[in-house]
Amino acid sequence: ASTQSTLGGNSKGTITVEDVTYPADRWTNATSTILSHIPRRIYLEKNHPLDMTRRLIESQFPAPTYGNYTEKSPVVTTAQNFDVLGFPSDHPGRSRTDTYYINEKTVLRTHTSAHQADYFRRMNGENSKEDGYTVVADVYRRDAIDRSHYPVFHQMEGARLWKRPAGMTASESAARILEDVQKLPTHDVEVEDPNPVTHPERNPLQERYHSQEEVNAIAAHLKRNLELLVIRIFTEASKASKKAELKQEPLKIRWVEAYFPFTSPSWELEVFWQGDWLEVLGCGIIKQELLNNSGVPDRIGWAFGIGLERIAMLLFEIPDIRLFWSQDSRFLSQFSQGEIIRFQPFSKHPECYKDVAFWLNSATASGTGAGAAGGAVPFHDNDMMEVVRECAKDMVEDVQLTDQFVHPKTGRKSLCYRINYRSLEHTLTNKEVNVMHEQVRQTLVQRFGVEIR
Ligand code: FA5
Ligand code: MG
Repeated sequence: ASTQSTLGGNSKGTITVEDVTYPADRWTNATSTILSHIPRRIYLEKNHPLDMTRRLIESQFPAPTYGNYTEKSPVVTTAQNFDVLGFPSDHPGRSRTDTYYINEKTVLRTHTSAHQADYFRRMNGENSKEDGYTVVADVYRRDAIDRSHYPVFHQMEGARLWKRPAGMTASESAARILEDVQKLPTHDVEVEDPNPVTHPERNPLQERYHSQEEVNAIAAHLKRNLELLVIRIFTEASKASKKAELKQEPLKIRWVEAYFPFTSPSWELEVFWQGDWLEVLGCGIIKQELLNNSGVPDRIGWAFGIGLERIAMLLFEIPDIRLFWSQDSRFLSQFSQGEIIRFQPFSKHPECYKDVAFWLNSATASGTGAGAAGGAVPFHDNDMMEVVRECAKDMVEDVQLTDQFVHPKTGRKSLCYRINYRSLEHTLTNKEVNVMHEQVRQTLVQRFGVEIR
């Protein structure tokens, strides 16, 4: 992938993603560093931990009910990623600070839900015998830098629909879905909050289309499937721990209310991990308008979206999300048998902290800055993250804003970030770190007109 005019927005030029060239515009902000991840497709690399995680989850959603798919191109329209799913026009997810734009109408998908409507439409096809699907893909988000965040990660989306032909009553429909719930295996893991209260302001029953009975049946099917999924993952992780003679905490899970523009009601499933609740997936009852607009008005159902790295980190005890991209044989060879095992960290190389402090100019501080599309975007935390990703690639472990203040007399705003440089693969020399850090400083000056302090 090569790019011209990827940075800061440029009304001239083009941007090329895997041999397809798009016109660039003032929205364009996908960098060549980001685009370079697209051809890797690590979720398909045999015995890569993400590939094993993908296959483990897929095995919980088998044929003939479910088809298991992948979507190779991350380039989607803003309609697919947002509009069709009912994202309001002012939703923060649409912002150029959070999303990688190819151009105004084209983005790198921020979630696998971008494909929901297409899959629903496909399920309506004459040859389709499937009532559900899973789809795995790489997704892209501008975000913080730390050991659990990377601007490229992977999601699996799943959905299950039931036909509700005209003339079938709501209680007949609910009864039929409950039959499917009864066919599912049961489990005896205690769920801390199996039915959290959902608030009608955010998560109303879709009364025009659904009865409470139907929603209860669909929710029971959804929750049982996802609880069984997490229990399966946990069982595999326990076996790996036992083999490595490590102890594992007993599994604790809970449901919490969530909000998504395309489901109602919506929930998230959390797992207690290393002393804290970790969100592993979001899900809900699919908005009927979405199904109606996708050629399947006579069906109802559920959908979920799960983060593969989160699951893989649990399964393999992988401590840093950058490792998934490592081509180091000390990483990859540990998984070459295709078994779920505990990752043995290879020696941790020393860290190197460096601070960068700077004054914003009046434009970037007030919101008519260089990074602006449409002219009114102040310097954003994610702009800092992007600069560091470009200059230091995978040799940065985390970046934190450590100080900010406004000068009482001049009114100028100062920011200070602490960058932790650490390679997973070798000990960084002072010289290497200095070169990267100098590049960060210069890029900030060139792109955002800051004054280094
Ligand atoms: C979504 O992306 C929704 N599309 C999920 C969904 C699908 C809801 C279908 C309803 C129906 P969210 O942004 O919460 O939601 O991400 C879903 C999951 O992706 C999270 O639970 C988490 O496991 C994973 N995830 C999200 N952000 C990150 C990140 N920065 N790094 C790693 N994993 C992440
Ligand atoms: Mg979430």
